[in-house]
Amino acid sequence: MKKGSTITRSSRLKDVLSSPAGHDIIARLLYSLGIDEKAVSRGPIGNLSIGSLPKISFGKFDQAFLDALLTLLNSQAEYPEETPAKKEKKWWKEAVVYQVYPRSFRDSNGDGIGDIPGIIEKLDYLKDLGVGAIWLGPVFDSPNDDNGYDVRDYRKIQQEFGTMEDMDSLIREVHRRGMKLLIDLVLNHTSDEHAWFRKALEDPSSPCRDYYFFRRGGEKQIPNNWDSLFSGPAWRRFPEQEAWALHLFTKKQMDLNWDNPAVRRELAQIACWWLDKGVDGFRLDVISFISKDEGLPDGNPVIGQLMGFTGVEHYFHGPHLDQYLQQFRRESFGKYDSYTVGECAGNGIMLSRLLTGDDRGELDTVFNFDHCENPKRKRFDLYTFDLRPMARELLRWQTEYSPHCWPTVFFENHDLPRMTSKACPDGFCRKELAKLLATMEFTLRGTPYIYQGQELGMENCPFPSLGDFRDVETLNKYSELLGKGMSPRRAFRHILCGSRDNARTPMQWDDTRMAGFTDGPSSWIMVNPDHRDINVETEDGDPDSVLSYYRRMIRLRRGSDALIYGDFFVGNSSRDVLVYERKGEDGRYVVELNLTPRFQKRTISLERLERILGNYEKTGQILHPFEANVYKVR
Ligand code: TEU
Ligand code: CA
Repeated sequence: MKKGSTITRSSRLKDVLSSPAGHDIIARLLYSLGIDEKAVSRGPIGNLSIGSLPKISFGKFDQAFLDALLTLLNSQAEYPEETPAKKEKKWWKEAVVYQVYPRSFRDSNGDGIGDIPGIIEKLDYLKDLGVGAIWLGPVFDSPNDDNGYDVRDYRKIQQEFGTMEDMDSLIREVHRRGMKLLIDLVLNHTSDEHAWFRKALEDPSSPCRDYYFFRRGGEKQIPNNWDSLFSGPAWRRFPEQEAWALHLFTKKQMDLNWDNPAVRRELAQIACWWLDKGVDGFRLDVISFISKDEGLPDGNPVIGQLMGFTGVEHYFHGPHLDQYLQQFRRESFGKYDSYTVGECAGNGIMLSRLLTGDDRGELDTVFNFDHCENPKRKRFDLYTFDLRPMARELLRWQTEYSPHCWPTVFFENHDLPRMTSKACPDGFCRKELAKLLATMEFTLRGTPYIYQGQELGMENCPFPSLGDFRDVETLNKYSELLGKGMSPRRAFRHILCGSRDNARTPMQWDDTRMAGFTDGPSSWIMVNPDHRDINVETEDGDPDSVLSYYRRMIRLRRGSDALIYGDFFVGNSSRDVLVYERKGEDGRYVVELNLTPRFQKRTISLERLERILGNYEKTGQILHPFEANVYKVR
């Protein structure tokens, strides 16, 4: 198929794979049907027409779905240029990034809430770990409906976290230690308490009204069928005005209208204001959602079911996303020596190529989450996570993402339960698993991200009751499940495994009652009882601890051109054992990973290989559960 030509019902599946949106969408569809993408690009399925999808899916995908799919496929006509890659060396390709969740890192004044002075107290710990940059969760003034992801004032610090002077000294102290600071900008939406939204409500004729998506309509006239990602409809009603406003997240997180040039200007000014203060870049919250299809049309129900939320096809990579990002970069961070990572769920390899190519002038890197759950599974499902499909997905990003692009490598963040608990719920291989993940994290090509506590092998928290949860998404989910007729006991099990609060319990500094997080009597969310064994102080003195392994792994990566910039090759692997190689100025490294909690046969010969790191004391003929080894080729 020729570039830019229209996709129709008679187009063949394998042709669609050559268009960026088509590639990512078809790949995702096949994933949900359990069909390997190669069966389409190379095998006979590729010759089937799009029009045959209803038939091969046994009606799962109907005619309306086909229409929606064709519209979507044809909406994203842009192709990446095929110019030579720049392959520049950059600080952000070399740095290990550490994500700090401010509320739960360290409380300096005993009120039970983590704060900026608390973070400053712990900078030497991060430096010592080998961290190159810190991603700081949002610390802006906020009514805290979604722990700071609902911003009331972008130029003010949340009182509980400290003052602007504290923030200035954080920037200074980070820089003094040779590290960089990235802040978390939430620009898809503001709090309903932001001055713009308040003005928009008070005076519907003010220019601020068009900063948001207001639609007129009575109680029964909801503007469309989109779901909020945090349960319920994506529209909030303002009865006194006979109007509705759009919120993809909580009722207090109002979506900004990026189609309004004034909004884009204001947001670029906010970014510049922080860059001028000295921050080194941004993590851009749900940035891929900023452009919505014109007219906000209804979402297709089948796509909705597939993706978990109705309406996503109208904003996950909207019509003006690339253009808005180019403008945003030009007018803000593009003028600085900065680094920007965008949260871009749902954008697969090809669409991310558009977002991050070094010839595109948009973002530096993105977070994609396709590897974070197993095929056909969602976060709140009860299941034991299998590392094998995750590894396959990560490998695709290693081998198919363009040389123009730089991946990110991560397993955890503040929205995801702990990987240790997901993949090893009974905990018997916790340390081995945590070390295996570290081995992958620092030997794959891309910027590695550690989420606080991951370096200790922290686990999910056994929250005893509903009252112990804090996260708005979790609480909404619980009501949603009860509303669907699920028993309270069962609904509780679902939130226990999927809740974001699992990652948000306090950082575990020592084995004392409050884990060294606070000197006060209590904390805003419970401390995980496993802190008696899993904590910085205990692990610090133990050469066999997860923390010690992280330090060694990071040291190895930091000194190695091969592990950072080197070429990547897949080695002789089996279904259960993954082997890959990195090659650069300092030689060749071979990484060997048993992705299963079972014993497995080795797939390579160790002749000419010198083992330099591993998560078992020795390696034998047979690989132990989750065994990981790094070898240097002699
Ligand atoms: O997350 C956006 C987001 O899409 C996730 O919360 C997602 O719903 C979940 O991870 C699905 O697995 C960002 C922030 O990271 C999150 O903390 C905020 O709550 C959200 O945006 C709204 O700002
Ligand atoms: Ca505090």
